[in-house]
Amino acid sequence: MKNVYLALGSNIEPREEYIKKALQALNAHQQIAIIKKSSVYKTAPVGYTDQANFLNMVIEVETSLLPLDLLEVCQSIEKQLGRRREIRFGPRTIDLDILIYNQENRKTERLTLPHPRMYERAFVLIPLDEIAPGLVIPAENGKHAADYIERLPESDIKGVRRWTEKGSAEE
Ligand code: PH2
Ligand code: MG
Ligand code: MG
Repeated sequence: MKNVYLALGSNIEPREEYIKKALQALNAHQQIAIIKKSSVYKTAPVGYTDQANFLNMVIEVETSLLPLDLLEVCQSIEKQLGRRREIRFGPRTIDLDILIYNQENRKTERLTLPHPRMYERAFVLIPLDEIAPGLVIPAENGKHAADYIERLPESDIKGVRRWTEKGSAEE
């Protein structure tokens, strides 16, 4: 069994429903077991900022799937949940990214591990630190999520807030 961290994100309504359905689909897969879930966070859009806020979370799973097979499962769940590939970094019903796969460190055309942009993304690092504070990220000079969070601008950190169903009424 391999130990894997996945990031989930949605910024098209019903966001919470898409997150829940993605979790159900992952859990329903015979070769995937969800071990731990972070809280859900409401996060300001990063990269392409002219879009709605996201809900984001990180989960830990165990799987016997190889990285590219896991990637295919993630992409097929995205498809099943209505994901259309249009604007890069743009709005999506569900985004399922492999952050970390065991201790693998590789760069291929289809998949880079750990996820190449995770070090600068508060919406990934904050939920990852919540569920795996002791995890060393298997990159060159690998550090804990908290070490990368420390280097982020305050405004990025403020853009990531714990979300509750009650809190969603604000929006
Ligand atoms: N995903 C992106 C681009 N920007 N911003 C937030 N807050 N959350 C995301 O999941 C996200 C994003 C591309 O995958
Ligand atoms: Mg992504
Ligand atoms: Mg993605």
